Amino acid sequence: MKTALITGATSGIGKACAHLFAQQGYQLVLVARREEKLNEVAKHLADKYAIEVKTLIADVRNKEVLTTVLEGLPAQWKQIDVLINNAGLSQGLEPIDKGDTSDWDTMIDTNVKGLLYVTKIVSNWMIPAKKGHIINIGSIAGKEVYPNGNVYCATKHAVDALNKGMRLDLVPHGIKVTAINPGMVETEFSVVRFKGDEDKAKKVYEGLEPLLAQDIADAIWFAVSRPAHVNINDMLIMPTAQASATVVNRN
Ligand code: NDP
Ligand code: 8X3
Repeated sequence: MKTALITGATSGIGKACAHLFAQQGYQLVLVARREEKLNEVAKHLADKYAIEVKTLIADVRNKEVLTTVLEGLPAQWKQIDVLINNAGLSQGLEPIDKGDTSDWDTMIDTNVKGLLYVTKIVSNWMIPAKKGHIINIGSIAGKEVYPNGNVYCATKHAVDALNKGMRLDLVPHGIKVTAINPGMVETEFSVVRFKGDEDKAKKVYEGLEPLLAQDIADAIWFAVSRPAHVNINDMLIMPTAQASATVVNRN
């Protein structure tokens, strides 16, 4: 049986991936901070698909806790076939002179440093197996910069660079590395960005049909299900109504 480790599995893209991989018969290691929600997802999937699910309650920013919970997994759970580096967020949408520096810390620590901490540990499990697949969730914000996106865009540009760097470093070990870069996906992302302001979050998707988390999970599954000799380096996936980070057709 294959195993996938998914960070940020309580919501949105991570949760959709957990469903899809469970449906494909994978056993799952799910990581997130919200214990109740994570346990709910895990129980539902274990019951529905008769798979085994391990939940790890951890903040990817906290290197010590993260290392303890990951390294505490039993040996058979460290045979990870697919790592989905998905946990991430945006906080605020302000010009650089007005941005909140603690929001910047949160984004950099989660989207960049958290992804690195998880990758270092899990790649060291994959190397002896001489196989594995790391999926990094980037963004259109890692390909373009938009007004007031400054630090969030910088973190996703960093993910873009790290995706390329990981591929170079891990190619001798037979490990695949893929970036999946979505445009607008309606998840909890905008509610989190606007710190719980649901009305402001809704406006982001008004008058257009955004992507669904399931659309991104499907793209990830496409990359993961290619034959052993094929690696998808990078995918940029947008709603039909979104031509670039800033050009959106609203009706
Ligand atoms: P959601 O807010 O719906 O999900 C984010 C997930 O990340 C949650 O499960 C959350 O879990 C987890 N998470 C956040 N911070 C941490 C942390 N410090 N430690 C552990 N887990 C954490 O958003 P999306 O599903 O949309 O976002 C998933 C990824 O997709 C992110 O990297 C985002 O940047 C990226 N993305 C999103 C786009 C969009 O338009 N929605 C477009 C492009 C990229 P919990 O709170 O329980 O810890
Ligand atoms: C999330 C998409 O356009 O809000 O990465 O940056 S966007």
